Amino acid sequence: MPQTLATHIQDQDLATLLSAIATACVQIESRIRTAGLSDILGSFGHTNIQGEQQQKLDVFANDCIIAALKPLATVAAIVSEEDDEPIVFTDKPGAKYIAIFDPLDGSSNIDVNVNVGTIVSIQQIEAGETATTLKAGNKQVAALYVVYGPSTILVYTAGSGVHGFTLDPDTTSFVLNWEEMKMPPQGPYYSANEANIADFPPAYQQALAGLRDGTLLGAKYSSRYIGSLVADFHRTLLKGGVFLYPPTAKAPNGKLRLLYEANPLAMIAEQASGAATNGTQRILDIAPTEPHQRTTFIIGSRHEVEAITKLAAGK
Ligand code: AHM
Ligand code: MG
Repeated sequence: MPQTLATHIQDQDLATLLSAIATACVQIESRIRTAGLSDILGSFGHTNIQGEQQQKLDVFANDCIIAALKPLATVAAIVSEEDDEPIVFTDKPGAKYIAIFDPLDGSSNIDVNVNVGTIVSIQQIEAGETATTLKAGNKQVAALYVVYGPSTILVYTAGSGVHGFTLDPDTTSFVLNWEEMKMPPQGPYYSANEANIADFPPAYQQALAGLRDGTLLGAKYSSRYIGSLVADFHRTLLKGGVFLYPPTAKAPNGKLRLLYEANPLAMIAEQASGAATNGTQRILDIAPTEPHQRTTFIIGSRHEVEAITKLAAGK
């Protein structure tokens, strides 16, 4: 019998929670796969708190995940990229989980049939905290992402290794095909939006030049940039290398969001022997101050993240 997501997770409450999210992702996948046939491409006509145009599929994905989580007795609150404020379920005494997510990451790729994804972070309310207490990523109890691509892949960690599943479209279940994923300690690719390079701080420019000419880590790198964080991260997890979204004068904290983009991927990276920093600090140690805050981001294989962080921190 192949192992599915539901049978793989030991903790029953967490298994129920992550399975509900996976079921929502199956609905999202089905809508993405046939997007051109169902008038769901394009803009929804509303701007979210990030100042970004919401796409119809952003809204659909958000609604699917919320509908899956709302009925669960264990879910106390939801924080979504697409909702300005956290949604707190006041009618669930004893609910312990906060689900924090980007329902559809890589929105700019939706209309052109390029990979997009879903990213989820799970936190647990501890004594003395409320459903809206914001905590550092090192308090996450689980993290997962789904990449909608040629295959639809789900990768999760619940704090003991990273495991990968492929969606079987016939049974609509996620079937285990990578147990204990490990990121190579060094890899062949770097991934950054190089159109912004003139605006990167000199240390980042130096790091990229050193990857290109082989002086940073003794190998000459190739570049890959999809523009969907989940897809760029998934390649980095499997093949090794580094993804970076540096600061610029216009965006001193970069573009990516700490709570539902950087934190869950950083937990997965670390669990797979990789690393993630903001240039000076481990991502998972950053104390958040607001749900939608941004962070600069360096994530991937240990050697690249260490070398670039050293330069970025001026050491
Ligand atoms: P989104 O959540 O609105 O889709 O934005 C996040 C995306 C990431 O998937 C990707 O890494 C990044 O934005 C790309 O940004 P840029 O176009 O500036 O390179
Ligand atoms: Mg997004």
